[in-house]
Amino acid sequence: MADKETYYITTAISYPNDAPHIGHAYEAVATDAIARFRRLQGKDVFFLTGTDEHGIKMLQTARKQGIEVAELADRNTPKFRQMVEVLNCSNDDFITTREERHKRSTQELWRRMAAAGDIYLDKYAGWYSVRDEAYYDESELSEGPDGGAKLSPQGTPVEWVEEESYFFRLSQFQDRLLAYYDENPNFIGPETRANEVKSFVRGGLKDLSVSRTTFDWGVPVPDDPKHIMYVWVDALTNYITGVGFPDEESESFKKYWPADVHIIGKDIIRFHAVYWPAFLMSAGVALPRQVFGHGFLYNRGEKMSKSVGNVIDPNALVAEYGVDQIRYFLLREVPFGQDGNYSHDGIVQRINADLANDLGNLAQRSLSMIAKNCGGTVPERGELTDADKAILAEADGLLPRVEAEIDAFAIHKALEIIWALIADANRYFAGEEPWAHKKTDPARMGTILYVTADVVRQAAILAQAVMPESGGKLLDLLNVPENARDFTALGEAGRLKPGTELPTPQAVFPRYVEPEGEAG
Ligand code: ME8
Repeated sequence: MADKETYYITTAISYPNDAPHIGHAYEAVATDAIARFRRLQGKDVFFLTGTDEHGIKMLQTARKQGIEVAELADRNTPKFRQMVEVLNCSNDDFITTREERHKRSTQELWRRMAAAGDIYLDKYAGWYSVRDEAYYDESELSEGPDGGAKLSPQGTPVEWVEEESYFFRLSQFQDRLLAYYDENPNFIGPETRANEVKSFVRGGLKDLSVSRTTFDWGVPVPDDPKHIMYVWVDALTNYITGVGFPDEESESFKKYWPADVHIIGKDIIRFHAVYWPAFLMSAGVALPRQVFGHGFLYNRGEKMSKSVGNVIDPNALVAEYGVDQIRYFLLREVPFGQDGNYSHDGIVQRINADLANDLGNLAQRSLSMIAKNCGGTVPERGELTDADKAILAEADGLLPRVEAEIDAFAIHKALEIIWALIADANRYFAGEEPWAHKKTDPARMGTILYVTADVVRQAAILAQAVMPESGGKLLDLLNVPENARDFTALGEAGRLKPGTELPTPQAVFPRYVEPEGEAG
């Protein structure tokens, strides 16, 4: 048998300077849905996520809390691991940048960039706050009291500092990057982001300061360990560490690198579409095929912030609404690539309309009629009418349309297509009135129920990528064997077999009912 086609997909690695928020959950869920979709297509998928434990953001938070930075990472990284579990993500690994394998990998990438002549030692100069361990731009500073030292945005005194720093010759990569974007028009998505990146690169690139000597939290520069690598050199490298770099002969590296796509938020597109390819070009490592920048999630239009008190804990959302409900809401409601909002009312609307009414009722009504009137087994399929043929043909023909949307990272559109089938199936069911044939023509009733149940089967198979648990439950209710749940079972190939015994039907999507006293 031919080897399976491979597919390597990653999320960004999150800063564990706090507990995860809904933006992190959104990225994890979207990436997981794509990973699961590719597996259902029969691909050999590797899905990597993790945490970015180094960097100034971590140092500053630890300092504010009066704890060691390692302790901060130890406290929060497990919360990210738990989040992906609670969200039912199918990641194959979870990387943290403090791991030994990652240090080896990052140092090797550095050595190669240095060997290529793209790293040199120079001086970095700027306004530095010793207390924040950070440099600030002149424009961020305010005058200090009584003509004293200027102050950082944190209110800490800054001084003009010159320190030794290694630089990466990013300026030398402008033409190569522009040529790469031209040759690979799908490298950056969505298109708005691609345009942003291209105009940034066309504007000229400055060399990048890639080391610091003012702290020791991070990966030391090989052969000059008083220098700590800039956090983005280390962070981006996680994507190759995760599949075995620097062992390029390892089976996993050969199989999965270059990555098919890095899924990230729009705020970090530049790091992924400019710095990362430049580092890889310098080191002679193949470039990822695509980088996709999703939008930001806002709470009813407001940016999440601790001071506003609207930071939402993904665990609490899952506990309140259910995991598949949240996954579905996030991926259906927000066009992937654009910003979006979430709100209690929006979530409840999707749960009650799309899940409970549309898909849930279709399954529940057809399956309970089968239980009552067909002896609890899949009914015989009699001669098909035009209406039967039409709805089956729609279901049978869905896959290429859904695939095209997923290929374009339009997850919301893929769901729209599946839900259009469900709406048509509801119309079919209501129009054919199986109950009206119960006494006069039970065979016709059986055929309508058969057709409806097979459409539910196909909708469930397709929906599994977004709702793995509920899709699986629907397929259990149809007694679909484990080996007939991927996309090869769509259409005629996996049709329900008349006579198959079915378990007692159960509601898979309960309506959301407002808790007592909170309705309104
Ligand atoms: O940027 N809505 O980490 P991070 C949607 N460590 N996505 C959001 C979001 C929101 N409100 N807020 C953040 C970092 N994100 C680096 C990445 S990768 C080599 C290093 C997204 O914890 C954000 O865009 O700040 C990013 O993709 C991810 O969450 C982690 O953000």
